[in-house]
Amino acid sequence: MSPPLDRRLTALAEAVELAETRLDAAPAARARAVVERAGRRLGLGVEETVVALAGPTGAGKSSLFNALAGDELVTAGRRRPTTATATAAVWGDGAGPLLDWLEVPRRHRLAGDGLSGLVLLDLPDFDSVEAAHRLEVDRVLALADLVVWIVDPQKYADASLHEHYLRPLAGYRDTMLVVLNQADLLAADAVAAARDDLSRILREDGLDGVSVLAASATDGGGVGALRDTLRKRVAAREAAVVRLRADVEAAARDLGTSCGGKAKGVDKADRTRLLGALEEAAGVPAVVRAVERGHRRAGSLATGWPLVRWAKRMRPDPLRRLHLPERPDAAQRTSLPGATGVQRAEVSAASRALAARASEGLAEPWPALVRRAATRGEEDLPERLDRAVAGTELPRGRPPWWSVFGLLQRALVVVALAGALWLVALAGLGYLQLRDAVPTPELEGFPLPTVLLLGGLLAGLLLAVLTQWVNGIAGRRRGRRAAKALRSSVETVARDGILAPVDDELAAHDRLCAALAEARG
Ligand SMILES: Nc1nc2c(ncn2[C@@H]2O[C@H](COP(=O)(O)OP(=O)(O)OP(=O)(O)O)[C@@H](O)[C@H]2O)c(=O)[nH]1
Ligand SMILES: [Mg+2]
Repeated sequence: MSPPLDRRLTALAEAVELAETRLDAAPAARARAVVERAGRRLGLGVEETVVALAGPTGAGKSSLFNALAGDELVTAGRRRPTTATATAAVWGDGAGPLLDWLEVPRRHRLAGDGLSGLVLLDLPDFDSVEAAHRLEVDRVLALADLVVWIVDPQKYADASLHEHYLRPLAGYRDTMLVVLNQADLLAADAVAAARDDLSRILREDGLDGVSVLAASATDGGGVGALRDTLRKRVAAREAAVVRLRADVEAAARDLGTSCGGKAKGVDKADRTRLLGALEEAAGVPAVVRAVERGHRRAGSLATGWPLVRWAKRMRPDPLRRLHLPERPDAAQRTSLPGATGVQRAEVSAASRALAARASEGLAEPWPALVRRAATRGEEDLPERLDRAVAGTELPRGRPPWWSVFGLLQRALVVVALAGALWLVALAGLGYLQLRDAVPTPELEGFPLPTVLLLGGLLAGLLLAVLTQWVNGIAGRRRGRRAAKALRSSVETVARDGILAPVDDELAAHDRLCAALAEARG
């Protein structure tokens, strides 16, 4: 079962919302007009049925209008054209707001007599020498629930009728009738032949199954059958809904020419390539190196050989040199060199490749729309990446063992210094020829002061080599942790700036096409 009209309208409204910023403006505008018109028409209720009599000049629209009304309400005549503005005949009471909406000021009220709810409109000629007539016809045809096309034996095959009006209305077969008027001018078999011929042309117009009635406003033949047909349609109270449904279907078809494909979605390899490109552009490798070096530097300042520490202290802290904040702070800018042209180009190429593959299988213009979504934030990327790096929690801090080993290094310096002073003292005693007056203690056959001096120096050096090795390993581990943290920050930038917009665009495609499918029924 096809969805009810209100569901279709909601779906079409959603599709229009999505289409307006994405697809061709003209069909989107037409669809919006359909949604608005349907809202107005349904708001006026379906108790009344608006039936318009339309057709070429002199076919007998006004004459049939009078015949149906049973009264000379409008002028029918030999002068061409006769009718210049629409006139309404309303069976029963009501329909005031409806006629206001239709902007038909000329109204006649008739007793219900079974046609209660019928609002019949006599229109000017659509093929008029007066341009205003055609405009008025087109305006009312867009609003009427049911159109009765009145033609005559001479002009029923006119190109202007079929090419400009009937063929474009191929989806509207349930919203129209055709009356071959002036049947009294032909013999019975000629009427039948003309009707068959007219039916054939209608089939060629794509209007298979539209009923063709023969009638004569002059002798009243066929008018009763036309009245019966109208009575049934009016009683069913469906014409408005049927017409709006045809409008919705046509608008949805119009908008849906780019539907039908299924997107592949973001490819994992493309995502990896993009993240890699963004990491390079963000300077992640430089930050990771700075984290490693920074740890090694701080480690040797804390635990290295004190005699050469001053040299290390001369070299600046690599993290501070990059202006990486002590605590994560996305508001701060770093002094990272910024992406090179090559790096930016690679980010751009990776985004485009990702968009292209993600939208593979979609009809135009969707691949272009997805690409636009992927590259929309390109300008802001460098700044966003820099903020992401500045806002990343990098591993810092001093391991507790540093202070223990720092103390040890200091102690060893004191030991060496003690040995050195002792040796200086001994040298002084030797100068004074008192060398043998004070015995020098020995350790394993070596004089103790020498052992203290050389041992202290050597032990400090060995300790420095050992801690440097450990700090090197720990530095690399911190580098890896930093790389991981930075990667997740860069991922956030990729998601917000590229991946989510691409996904959103693909989702918009799916939602729009699903909505159009529902609107089409
Ligand atoms: N023989 C015959 N003449 C008809 C019939 N219907 C209308 N006419 C005549 O055809 C002429 C035009 O009729 P109208 O009713 O004014 O035609 P119309 O379609 O309203 O014309 P416009 O308002 O100018 O578009 C009039 O002279 C009518 O008398 C019919 O069934 N048979
Ligand atoms: Mg007329």
